[in-house]
Amino acid sequence: MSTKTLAIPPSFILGAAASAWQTEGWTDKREGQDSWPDLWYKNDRHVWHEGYGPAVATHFYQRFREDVQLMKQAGLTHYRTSINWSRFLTDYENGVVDERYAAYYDELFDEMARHDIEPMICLEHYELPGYLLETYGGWASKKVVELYLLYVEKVFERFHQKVTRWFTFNEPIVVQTRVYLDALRWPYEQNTHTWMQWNHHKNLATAKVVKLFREKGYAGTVGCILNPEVTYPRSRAPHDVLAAERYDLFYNRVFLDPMVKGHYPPELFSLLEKHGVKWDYSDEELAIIRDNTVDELGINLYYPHRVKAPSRAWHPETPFHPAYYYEPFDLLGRKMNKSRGWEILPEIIYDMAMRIKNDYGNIPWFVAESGMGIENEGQFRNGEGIIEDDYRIDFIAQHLYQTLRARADGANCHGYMLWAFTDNVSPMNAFKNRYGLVEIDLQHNRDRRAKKSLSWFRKLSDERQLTL
Ligand code: BGP
Repeated sequence: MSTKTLAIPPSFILGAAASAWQTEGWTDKREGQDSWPDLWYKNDRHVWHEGYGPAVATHFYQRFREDVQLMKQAGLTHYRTSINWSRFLTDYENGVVDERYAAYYDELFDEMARHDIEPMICLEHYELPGYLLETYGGWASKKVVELYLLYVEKVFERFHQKVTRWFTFNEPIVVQTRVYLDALRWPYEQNTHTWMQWNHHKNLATAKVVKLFREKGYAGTVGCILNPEVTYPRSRAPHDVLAAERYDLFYNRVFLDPMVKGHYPPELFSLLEKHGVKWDYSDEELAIIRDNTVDELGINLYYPHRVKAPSRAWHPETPFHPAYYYEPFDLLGRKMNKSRGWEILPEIIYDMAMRIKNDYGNIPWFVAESGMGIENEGQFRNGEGIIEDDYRIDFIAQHLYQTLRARADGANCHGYMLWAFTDNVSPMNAFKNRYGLVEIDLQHNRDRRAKKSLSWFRKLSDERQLTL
């Protein structure tokens, strides 16, 4: 068998990601500080797994020093997480900072600096305060854009000297799509108007944060972490090809275009208009979006979306149809991660890289999440108690290879981040699928145990070369 070796450029990020809500749990959480996924869990039992819900996370809040040591041990150059909006403020209307919570971040950033690990911080990773959802209908309201800016202003004031890489959102499309577009999550209210209003307000909020950051003259950059889906039509039949284009418009371009090009795709506007989907936007807001595009993008990539039209008789002017892709992928006989139900196709990274290069020019970007969640990993434990996750090592190696290949072919891609650093709680299914380089033992006091992949990653980072 022939081996391939690729050099990893010196400044290329080799990092891992997580989020505040998914690691901190409910330790020290005050009454009324619920965020959006807490509400999902409170209202919907089916996201719980084996009795675990949102209260139980990794205890990162108390154990971050131990985790920073482990980050060093793994050879991470960067660590991405978020600040939990619902916990950073005790009064969302007046921007009153929770000093205890803010002090924890001060200590975390100091600890990371001591270990030479750079923080990359999301200002929202599904952490919309429940209060703002209940009081204003969440991102449907312009008031929430205003209150988000107030929150961000407080975060920047507090941490601008310790953090220089900021991101307005992680996957801004996900929550409203699961609730209002395909209506798969509580409160299951299909409403395309509300869906588009949320999208617009998150695009507007991003532009306003970019503007604020530049006006204040802070050092650093503001980007956004998006999850554009790599779409392939299921067949060459024209209705499937068109369905894939529609999917791309509704899932990808609705954020990519305004954030990078400064305007919405005209096709999206006219399709929505034809179907009477109106949302509240002004010329002034569109001008703010036009003038304040992001500095960089993080791109989360997990699996390909093989899109099909719901039926041959499907009307091509239909703006959206939830049946575009909800079909078992394994019927296609492809390589699958059966735990998560996702197809494994490392080439999605290369294909997305070329798409960005061709359609979005020279915007700097990095793979912000790539990873493999597996259920019951305990079955892979060796005699010494270490999980031998060779499947994960192979997954990372193949995906990193495609990233480096794309870079060699001209993609302006400057890093690869793994989801996730430690196992953590998912907004979708609690602790079911484990993603970490580090195991969190829920039966034993959430003890940390490095998996085999951690030492592999360390070697990769030390040698700065990938061997396949
Ligand atoms: C991404 C999210 C992460 C994480 C990951 C794994 O979409 O940004 O927060 O949860 O998916 O997915 P899941 O938890 O659904 O298995």
